[in-house]
This record gives sequence, structure tokens and C-alpha cells, in this order.
Amino acid sequence: MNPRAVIFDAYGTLFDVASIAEACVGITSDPARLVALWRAKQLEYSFLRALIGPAGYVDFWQVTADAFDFAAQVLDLSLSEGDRRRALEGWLHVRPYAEVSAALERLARDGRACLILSNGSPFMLDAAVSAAGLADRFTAVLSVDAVHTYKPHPRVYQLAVDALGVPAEEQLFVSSNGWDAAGARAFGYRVVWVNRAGAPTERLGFPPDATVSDLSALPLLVDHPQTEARPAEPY
Ligand code: LAC
Repeated sequence: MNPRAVIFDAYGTLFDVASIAEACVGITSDPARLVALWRAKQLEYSFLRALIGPAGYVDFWQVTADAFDFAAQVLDLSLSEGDRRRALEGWLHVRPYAEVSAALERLARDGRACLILSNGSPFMLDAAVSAAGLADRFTAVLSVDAVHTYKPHPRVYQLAVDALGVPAEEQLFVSSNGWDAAGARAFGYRVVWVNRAGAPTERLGFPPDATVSDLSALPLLVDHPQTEARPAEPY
């Protein structure tokens, strides 16, 4: 593929959102269900706020707090302020997937710029990247907060083009979120979809250039222009 830079989505791609269940132990008998409901509502609110437009923007920390309160009410949880704070702070030390550090190290060794481009607000991203010990792996951590909207709005994908002065088609965008992969492809990036969960292909058009099951295959894919992982499934 030989891109000049590799742009990573954060949550679900580098960081395991399911690990936030550890911060919810003790507040519900089913932390995994709470986190699944929470994450789905968080994404829904981000899409809706982007559609509302500038008046609808609040940062991702607020979106995350609002989604938590909704999910907690669905499950009829009665929580103290301390419980709520502990759960929310789970996002500040969300665990990276096991293969992330080695994959980033390998990409950096080859001299490639690696960036994050995420819905996360800057302090959330900085905290998670630092807690994971990955701060020196990234050339830049870009947040949608700079443009007050959310993925998959094209203004977000423009951020990495502007930051690097490199056209989208010379960069590789990597996301585990199928809708994010489609948005980045529609914008013009080359795209790898990290289908960790064996999820069905999103019916959005704009299929990825390649699909991998985790990030360990990425350095090889990037270094060898002829190498393609499993080709994107036809629609
Ligand atoms: C992000 C969301 C999509 O990191 O998880 O941008």
C-alpha cells in the first residue's frame, strides 16, 4: 500500500471499549451489557449531534456522560456520584488491544507517521494514550473538537489532510468501526477495516481496500504494496 501516513481511529481500533466494564464492576450485575448499551448510545448521540449542526455540538466527554446516564436509566441503576465518576473515568484508562504497541513500533521503525483521528475530546485521548504508554508512538493526536462535529462528517476527515499537507489518497485510514471505514473511504482515504468481531459488512457502500482481523497484520500490509489482506467483500 505504501502510504505516507497511517491514521488510526481510537475507540474500538486501538482501545478496547469493552475493557471499560472493569470500571463498572460493582454498579451493575452485568457490566458488559451496560457498556454495550452505553457505547451504542454514545455513537448515536454523536451522529445526531453532528446532524443537528453547530448548535448541537457538545464535546465527546459530555456525549459520553449523557449516554452513560441514559444507559444507566435503561438498566434502572441507582448510582452515587462516585459510582458515576468511576465509570466515566474508565474512558481515561481504557485498555489498548494486545497487539497495538508492537504494530505501532514496527510502523514507526519504518519511518511512517502515525496519527490518531478520533471523536474523543483532547483530554480523553491524551489520558488514554498516556495511560497506555503510547504517547511517543504518534506524530499527532487529532480530535473532532477542532471542527465541532463528529465522524463521519467530511470536515473531520479533512483534519489529517490539513495536519500533514498530504492528500487523503496517499494516507491510510484504519478503523474497526465499519461506518467510520466507509466514511473515510468516501472522503478519499485508502482504508483498512479492522474487523475484530467478525461483524457483517456495513451496507453503506464505500467498501474498504482491505480487511484484517486485528492490527498485527498491518505493518506487512503497509510495507508491501502487493500485499492485500482478505479483499473487501463484494456488496
Ligand atoms: C473514535 C470513535 C469512532 O475513536 O470510536 O473516533
